[in-house]
Amino acid sequence: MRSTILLLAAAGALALAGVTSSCSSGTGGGTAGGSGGSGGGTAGGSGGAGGSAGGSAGGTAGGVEMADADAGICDTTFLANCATYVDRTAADAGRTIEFGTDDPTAAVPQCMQVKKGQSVTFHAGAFHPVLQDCGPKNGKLVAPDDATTTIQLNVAGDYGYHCSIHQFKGIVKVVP
Ligand SMILES: [Cu+2]
Repeated sequence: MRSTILLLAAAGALALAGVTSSCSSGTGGGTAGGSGGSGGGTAGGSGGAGGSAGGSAGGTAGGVEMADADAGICDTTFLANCATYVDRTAADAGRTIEFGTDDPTAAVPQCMQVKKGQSVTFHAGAFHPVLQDCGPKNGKLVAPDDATTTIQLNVAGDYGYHCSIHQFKGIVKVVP
């Protein structure tokens, strides 16, 4: 009988403690929530920095002219972009490629044949930077966008290139 009373008293004390702790935890919860907010803000700032690093890395990867000094021989898949070539080997022939200027989605002409030692001029429109995909290592075919760049091609072979933003492709076939 005595022990029952003690238990009831203990239960009452627990109930009181429960009310008290509910008030405390309400206050505590508010404070913790505030701190959490600050922490989240800081973490978000760090995440932003990480994003910048990722962006830079991506930009660098996209801007790589060629991983190797020799871009490698164009494979049949790439060469399939050109069934025939516009012959510009004559001394007085024009060798300008309108890159995204005449047609915003293509190189015109897309497939040009020139002779070793001749120069090709890329008239690249805004947001149409030219990057080489494959072909001989000399006379590296890289031209910035929104500019006119002339490149002399001194090694025979197929120079495959593309717009690094829109991915449209073209080939300059340099014959001996
Ligand atoms: Cu483009």
